[in-house]
Amino acid sequence: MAEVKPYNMCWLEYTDLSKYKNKYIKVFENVVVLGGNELNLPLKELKNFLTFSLNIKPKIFKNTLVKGRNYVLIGRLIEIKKIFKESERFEKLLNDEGFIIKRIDIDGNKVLIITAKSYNGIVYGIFNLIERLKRGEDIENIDIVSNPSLRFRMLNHWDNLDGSIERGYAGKSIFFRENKILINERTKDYARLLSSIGVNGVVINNVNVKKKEVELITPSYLKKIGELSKIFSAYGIKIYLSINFASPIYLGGLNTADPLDKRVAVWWKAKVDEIYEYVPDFGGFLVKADSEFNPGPHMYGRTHADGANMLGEALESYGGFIIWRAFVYNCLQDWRDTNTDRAKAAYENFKPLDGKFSENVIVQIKYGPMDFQVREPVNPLFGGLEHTNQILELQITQEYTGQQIHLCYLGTLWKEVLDFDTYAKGEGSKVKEILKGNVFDLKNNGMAGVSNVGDDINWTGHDLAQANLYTFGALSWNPDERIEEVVKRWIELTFGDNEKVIKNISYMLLSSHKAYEKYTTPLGLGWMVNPGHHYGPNPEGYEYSKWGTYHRANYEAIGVDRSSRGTGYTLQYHSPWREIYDNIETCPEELLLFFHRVPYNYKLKSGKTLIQTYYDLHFEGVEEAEEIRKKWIELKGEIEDKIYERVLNRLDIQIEHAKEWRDVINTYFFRRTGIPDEKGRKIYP
Ligand code: GCW
Repeated sequence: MAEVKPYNMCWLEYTDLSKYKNKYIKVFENVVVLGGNELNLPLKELKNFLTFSLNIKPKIFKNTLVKGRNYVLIGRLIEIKKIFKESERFEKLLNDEGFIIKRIDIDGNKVLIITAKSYNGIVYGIFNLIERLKRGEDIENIDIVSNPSLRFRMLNHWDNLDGSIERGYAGKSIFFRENKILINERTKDYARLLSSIGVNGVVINNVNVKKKEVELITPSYLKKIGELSKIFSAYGIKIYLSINFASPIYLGGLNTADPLDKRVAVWWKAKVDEIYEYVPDFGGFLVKADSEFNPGPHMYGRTHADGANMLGEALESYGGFIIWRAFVYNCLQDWRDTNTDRAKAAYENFKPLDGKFSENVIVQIKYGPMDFQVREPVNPLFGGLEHTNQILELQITQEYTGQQIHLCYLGTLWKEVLDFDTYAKGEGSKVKEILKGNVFDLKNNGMAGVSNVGDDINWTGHDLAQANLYTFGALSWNPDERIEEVVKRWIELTFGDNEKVIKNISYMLLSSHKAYEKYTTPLGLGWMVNPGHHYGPNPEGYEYSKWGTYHRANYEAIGVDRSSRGTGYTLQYHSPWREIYDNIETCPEELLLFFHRVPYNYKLKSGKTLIQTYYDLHFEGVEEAEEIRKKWIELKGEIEDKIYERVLNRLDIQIEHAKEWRDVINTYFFRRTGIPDEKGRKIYP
């Protein structure tokens, strides 16, 4: 019965669940749809699931109520209200994209209502219902109201037109091949996957917009982008494009891209008009400007606000948005220069512009001040910006976290970021509350995740890395959800309801980030990776480079003093964090080496020295990785063979590479200090 595709459908795989048929048949025999044909697609989604997985073939009725029988009723609230008075009170319960799933009594019949104010809401409602059915949930008396807490829930693809993906670890792009836009069955399935986790925007191309990609906003590509957008819109998702700020020069033949030059603004306005002709549902632009060799307004002595607002104006009448990245720093630093601190750059660049951005401009901020390290403090722009829409940027793709060879579940880290209290307006000013619009009066906020997807058979290279994508969606819908719940749900949807499978994979996911952190660069140190590709240990790989990422280890101490006595980075935080981070005694130890320069013999709270702690963490990290592998081996026979083998293969490599990390880092510290491991374990002299 189950559906067969040449790739796996992750949490949306419609496996044979006819064991639940009897449980659900009474509910789903009849389905009534209100409205015109616009709900055909969500209806089809439901029908497909019922047929493929449950072997239930419902009778469909359009705009006719069925008397004397139970039925499912799907329709926008505006339609439902016409026939069912009581639903008027639903109005207040829903935001624009939320949905209600509720089973009620109408004239003695049990009716399962799926309703929402918008089309998107209906689609989300249908996918949510499918999730519940896949998990065998009791829906006899279901009563769900669910609203997304964040307005923007976006994926960023760093995909290039030739099909390559910057920092991609799961095959080639699903959007581009050989300078053409790809549209096939998989395109639609990707839209379905994203829609099922509530994502409502996708940037399809890399923020580094190179020569060929500049052309994406010309008619030769826009036609296809229009087709792509239709497919995604049907699932409630808007397409966005990354643009090159110097496009007026490259495409328009102008000799400037100065945002305050009238000709430039006129050119962009005409360009935007043209884009909307081809792509009426277009979402807007993502811009990496004045960052890592990408052009921007600084080239003309203008500010980021000048640049962003000029573009914002061009998009305004269409309801489009400019998403402007805050990842701006000096990438040509001299390592000898100890006054410049890259960690301070985003705040220094954007804090002075707070309040200067237009309403349809959103500043997109990486979670930490550096660059997606295994652990960083939360970017002080959160809580720093009070009058600017903001999107939290997370990296789902595992650039610095094991490149989808290592299992590194990121939900636990993201949750800590979302729960971080900035104290911007006193206690309770958590990042997630800022994003929800509860701290400052700004609603155009959200989350963006750099996609970990490619054309591999399982989309994400490592089968268990699908959990990161799923979790990104779940948390951007509801950042308050318990992470253990998200993990459990993902496992059940992906692997079924076997208790042991749930228990073991939960353990694997929930402990994996900590383990990875321990055997790589714990205590907030970061970096120490091989330059360029960023995989594997290299303690001084970035020590004498231009990228501003130094640990400055000598024979006595390691780390950068970012306190008020050092670079002053701690002063970018609100109290009490400013004081907590500033003081080596109160600084959370997991971030110790981010904020402080610490002598190797400094005693941590455990009573152990820094160096001994570093050795211990590395040995522990490998042991934990081995434990994670053991939990998988216990599942042999419980998981489909192919997936079992694929994951095992990666876990084997992970262990080997974790040992490499452990030994390289420990040896580096030993050679620097000459201090042996107290426990006499093997460290290579
Ligand atoms: O993490 C760094 C990556 C670059 C990336 C850049 C960015 C897309 O190494 O590959 O470029 O960040 O976020 O812009």
